[in-house]
Order: sequence, then structure tokens, then C-alpha cells
Amino acid sequence: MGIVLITGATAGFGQACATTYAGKGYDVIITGRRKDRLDALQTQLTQEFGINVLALNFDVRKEEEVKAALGAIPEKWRNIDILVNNAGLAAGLNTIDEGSTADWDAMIDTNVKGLLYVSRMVIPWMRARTTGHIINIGSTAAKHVYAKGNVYCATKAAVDAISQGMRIDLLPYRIKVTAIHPGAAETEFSLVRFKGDEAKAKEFYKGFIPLSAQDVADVVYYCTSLPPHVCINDLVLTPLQQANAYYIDKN
Ligand code: NDP
Ligand code: 8X3
Repeated sequence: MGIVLITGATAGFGQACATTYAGKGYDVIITGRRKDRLDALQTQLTQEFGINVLALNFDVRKEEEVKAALGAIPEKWRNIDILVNNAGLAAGLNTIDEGSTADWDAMIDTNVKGLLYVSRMVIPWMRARTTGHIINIGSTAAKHVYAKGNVYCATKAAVDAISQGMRIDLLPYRIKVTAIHPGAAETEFSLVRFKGDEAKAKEFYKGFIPLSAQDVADVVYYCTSLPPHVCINDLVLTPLQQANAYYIDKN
């Protein structure tokens, strides 16, 4: 079928994408910082689907780690057909005057710089083969800024802009670029945002049916299953009860 590289495959959308692509017969490269989870997923996907899995344990914020991990992959694994730039987070939910600069660094370094570091390694391999598809996971937060979302929204707006730039620059090489912008989805996202506060994380999803990680993975897969001449450039998906980043009907 091909090879798909998914960043942030130890949880949420990334894990669901890895399972979905493996189920369709793709060989998968899975990445993340939590090695125990990566190893467990590698074993599970190999046993369940009989596909090849390469697990790469690195932090997307660290350029040297990204270069070392991806630079060392065996030649045949470089034939990556699909790159899903998914690793990311929101850290904190504070007004701009009270936000933590460490949280800002984490979000900018992961959501923007990490995405760029990984892309910079993979794109030349796609360019050499004049084929490939890059999926960048943005957010409804890329489209509208919500209260206390300030820096997180800015990183996702950057993903939106980078996706547009990639699409222009990579057209000559027939590399597709799709930005997918999910709304509220129940994953570990809010647990991370609220620093492990489970009650606060659960509270956010009360009163509406959020997207699941699988809902998002199905849409990611769909975008990559279209004929070669068709590209979805930009796609926003939300739960039915969500109109945009700042309006959810929780009744
Ligand atoms: P999860 O917290 O469930 O998963 C996040 C994944 O990103 C984990 O696998 C984590 O792996 C990885 N990750 C985070 N930081 C790093 C890092 N520095 N280096 C490598 N991997 C990292 O969240 P989601 O699945 O919900 O989020 C995935 C993406 O979707 C993010 O970009 C998020 O911003 C975006 N998004 C989420 C929405 C939601 O409502 N859930 C809606 C819209 C967009 P590990 O910790 O093992 O490194
Ligand atoms: C995540 C969506 O609305 O929780 O990107 O910020 S939201």
C-alpha cells in the first residue's frame, strides 16, 4: 500500500491514524516521546495487521533528535507516501497577562517548530520521488481565536499559513498538502492542557458529543484516499454541536 509517518502516535488522533492506516495495509512509522506506548503500539499493529512498523522515539521540539532519528532510518523507509504532522499540544488556558512563558515555548516549539523540523527531513524524500501527501493537523483554533486561547490559537494559525506555503512551494513536485482542522475532540488533549487535572478535562466535554480520535482518523484517511489529481486543501470538522472554535452549544 505504501508508507505513512505519523508524529505523536502514542495517543489521540495519532494513535487512531496509525491503527487506521495499518488496518488498510500501510506500513507505518510511529513517533512520540513515550517509548513504552510506542513499543506497545508497534507490537499490537504488527500482530494485528501483519504490517511493518518502525517506532521512532524522539521529541519533535529538539531539532538534533529529529535529524538523528529520521536521518538514521533505513533507505526503504524513506519512501514515505504520507506524512501526518500531528504531534502537538495546548498547554494552559490563561489570559495573555497571566500565561506561562514555559507553556508558550512548549506550544510554539512543538506545534510550529516541531512540525517544520519533521517536514524539512521528509519533504526532500518526497520531492525526489515527485509524489507524497502531507497532512498538517491544525485546529478550529487556527480559524478563530477564543478567549484565553491566545498562543495556542496563534500556533495553529501558523500551521494554517505554513500549510498554504507548503502547498505553493511543493506544487512542482506534485506533493499534496492538506490542512485538517478539527474542533473539540476527546483525547488526552485537555488532560495535557490542564496539566493532569482529570475533573477539569472531563468538564470541558460535558453537554455535547465531542469528536472521537477515530472520527478524525477517518477524515485524515479519506483525504489521502482520493484520486491522484484531487487534493482537499483545507478541511474543518467539528462535532455537530460546535459551530466554530468559540461556540459550542452545550445544551
Ligand atoms: P493527545 O494529547 O491525545 O496526543 C498528542 C500526541 O502528540 C501524543 O502522541 C504526544 O506523544 C505527541 N506529542 C506532544 N508533544 C510532543 C513532542 N514534543 N514530541 C513528540 N510528540 C509529541 O492530543 P490529540 O490527539 O487531541 O492532539 C493531536 C493534535 O491535534 C495536536 O496537534 C492538537 O493540537 C490537535 N488538535 C486537537 C484537538 C482536540 O480537541 N483534541 C482539536 C484540534 C486539533 P508523547 O507525549 O508520547 O510525546
Ligand atoms: C483544539 C480545539 O477548541 O479545544 O485544537 O482548542 S479546542
